[in-house]
Order: sequence, then structure tokens, then C-alpha cells
Amino acid sequence: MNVTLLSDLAIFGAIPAFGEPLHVGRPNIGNKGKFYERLDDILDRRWLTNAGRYVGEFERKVASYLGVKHCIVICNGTIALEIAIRALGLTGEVILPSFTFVATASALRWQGITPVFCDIDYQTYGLDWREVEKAISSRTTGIIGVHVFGRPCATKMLASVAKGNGLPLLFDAAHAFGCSHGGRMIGNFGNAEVFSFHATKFFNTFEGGAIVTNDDALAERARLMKNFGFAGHGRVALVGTNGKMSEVSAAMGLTGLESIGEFITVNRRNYLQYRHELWRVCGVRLMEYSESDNSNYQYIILEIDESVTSISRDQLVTVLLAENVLARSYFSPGCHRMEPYYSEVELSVTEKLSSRVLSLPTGTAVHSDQISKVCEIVRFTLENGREIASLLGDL
Ligand code: T4K
Repeated sequence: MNVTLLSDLAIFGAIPAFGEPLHVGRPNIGNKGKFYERLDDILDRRWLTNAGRYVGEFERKVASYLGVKHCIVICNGTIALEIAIRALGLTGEVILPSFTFVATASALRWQGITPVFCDIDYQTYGLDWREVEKAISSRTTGIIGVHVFGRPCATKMLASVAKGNGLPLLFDAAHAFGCSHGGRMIGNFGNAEVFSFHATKFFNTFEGGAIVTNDDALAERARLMKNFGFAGHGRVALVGTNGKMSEVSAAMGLTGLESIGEFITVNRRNYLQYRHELWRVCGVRLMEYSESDNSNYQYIILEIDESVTSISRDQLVTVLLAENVLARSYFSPGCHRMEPYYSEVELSVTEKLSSRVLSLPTGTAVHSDQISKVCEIVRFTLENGREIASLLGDL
């Protein structure tokens, strides 16, 4: 699709494009002064990484925020997943959703483990426990649930399936920092949970992640593994890797933690504005967050029902792009339809959602008038779906 041509079309004259690109995934930044103070201290003390003061403080504060026994911070969420998978002793086959970022699957395959993709529940977008039960075989060694877009999986039912089959349960909680479920913070479910603190997450450490668990032995193994397996000078207890977080990242995390309430307030306000401005638009469903749990509201997810709108998700993304709104089609295609994992297996809910959903900009970098304009573009496009679809077809 030629986007330059598209933006020249008269229909887009109705709503002039944004001058600067409006991105999904703009980082939230805490108090810069506080961050610079910490940075100065790191540089003055010349202690940049390897069990530094800020990493220790950050781990203690994250553990206390989540009410979890152990927090091991890691250089990014993907390596955190790899370490958690290894520390849990997973091998053979592991069941996980296909509707996730590819890192969840690759953290397994990287270690020679076969990901077995399973369908999800349409209400939560998380693993469907009934499908998990069907997928368990003699080669299954574990289950990974993903709290997609920060909405908790069916934690109780998954725990019961895991327990009933003697399998460890790991949660990829990359999207769910600051969320709770049934009165407990995410971080306290399964054998362990893994967060991502990547720049695009509402809470970031530039790059970063964490493994959190209430299991002492598991925490000890993960701690050794992230530091080459060192159990003391010259003593290597097990095969490890380098998963350490730097002091600068921890300083960013500590600074962000001081503003996390404000980040969530802004995300919630943005979410409510999107909901208010889009609720009348036919064929669009804004993903809901449960009011009984705490959410971080970091994703604005629209589901486009093409049978009602006569315009597809991909066409809407093209229009938004022409208007300089860089919406993302997270997660499309599902992992089971990506080259390294390609499979003909039919996962009907995954396929439906991955062809229908898109993610819109939010966070502290996005202002109310920008949200109004994004909503106006969405409304206009859907209300004129037939004409726009046919224009797009002609380009
Ligand atoms: N599990 C799940 C379920 C995940 O979603 C992820 C990561 C992981 C595991 C692995 O965690 P990490 O190893 O990443 O810690 C982005 C992120 O890189 C990735 O962290 C995230 N999930 C995924 C959903 O999104 P891309 O390929 O879409 O990123 P990119 O570079 O296209 O950036 C997205 C948008 O953010 C763009 O519009 C630009 C904007 N952006 C990005 C960066 C880095 C900024 O405005 N500023 C920035 O600094 O993967």
C-alpha cells in the first residue's frame, strides 16, 4: 500500500494528518532530576554493574511493591524467561499461547524445547485451560500462561490443571507489572512470574526484566544462573549465563517506581477517554479492564469486527498510518503462523483475534487532544468504511 499516495487522497483532507508521528510504546519517564542524581552517584562511585547498590535496592523495592518473597532483576524480559524456564527444569514440550509476543516461544526454542501452541479464551485473551488439558502429553514438562495486555489469565484453573498433572506453571507477566488479581498482585501466581521493563512498557528500565517467586530454591537457582552460575569466587555451581541488570537500568527503575501511581492514573484517564469517545462506534470493541482488579491500563486495544464495519483491521491500520498514527497489530500473526514455528494447527480464537486487534497510542507522552483526534480518525474511517475500503482497494 502506498501510504504517501493515500495521505494525498481527499478523504484524509477531512482530518489533517498529525505533523509528528504518534507512536504506540512511547516510554514514560519519571523525575529526571532524581534519575540524574542517581546517575551521578553511579559514575562517581564507579560501580556500574555486578551486584551494585541500585540493583539491590531496586530488587527489594519491587519485591515489597508486589508482596513477593524474591525478585531477581534481569537485563531484559526475554533472558528472564529463558532463565526462569531453565531454573524450573523445563525440557521436551511446553504448552503456551500462540497469541503472545514471539519472545515467549523463542525463550523455549532457544533452549531446544518445543513450544506447543494452545488456543486462548476470548474473554481474557489468556490461555484457555480446557485447551491446555487437551494438549498435555507424556512429553509435556510445563505450562506458560501469558497475562496478555495486562489482563490476568485464569490463574486458578491453570494452577489446578498444572497441579493435577504435576507440571510447573510459569507466567509471562511482561505486560502486567502493577496489576492485581483477586486481591493479590501479579507476581504471586504459579511457580514464578516474569516481567519485562522494556522501554515500551509503561514502567521501564530502558531494557530490563525480573523473575519473581515465592519459592526459595527456585529463586536461588535463578540468581546463580543470571551470574554465570557463580556460587563464590571461582566456584561455578551450575551452567549460567549473563542476565545481570546494570546500575543505570536499576536507577531508572527506582526513579520510575516513584512515579508509578501517576503513570497508571494517566493510562487510566487515557483509557476512559478512548472508551468515552469510541463507545458509539459500530463494529469496534475496546478491550475492557476489570474494575475489580487493579490494572495498569497500558494497552488500548481495539477489536474490529469486519462483518459489521466493512473495513478490516489492516485497512484501518493503513489509514491510521497515513494520518501519522503508528498503531500496531499486536499480536499478528499468532506465533504458530510465524516462520520458525509454522504449523497448520487451527487455533480459532487466536486466529480471530490476531486478525482483528490493534493497539493505539497511550501513556504520559500522549495528550487528550491527540486522543480525540485518533478517535475522530477511527470514527470517520468506520463510518465511511465501504467508501474507504474501496478507495484502498484502488490504490
Ligand atoms: N513476553 C511478552 C508477552 C512481551 O510482550 C515481550 C516484549 C517479552 C516477553 C519480551 O520482553 P523484552 O525482552 O522485550 O523485555 C516491542 C518491545 O520491544 C517488546 O519489549 C514488547 N514485548 C513488544 C510487544 O513490543 P516491537 O518490535 O514492537 O518494538 P518497536 O521497536 O517496533 O517499538 C514499538 C513502538 O515503541 C514504536 O512505535 C516506537 C516506540 N518506541 C520504542 C522504543 C524502544 C519509542 O517511542 N521509544 C523507544 O525507546 O517490540
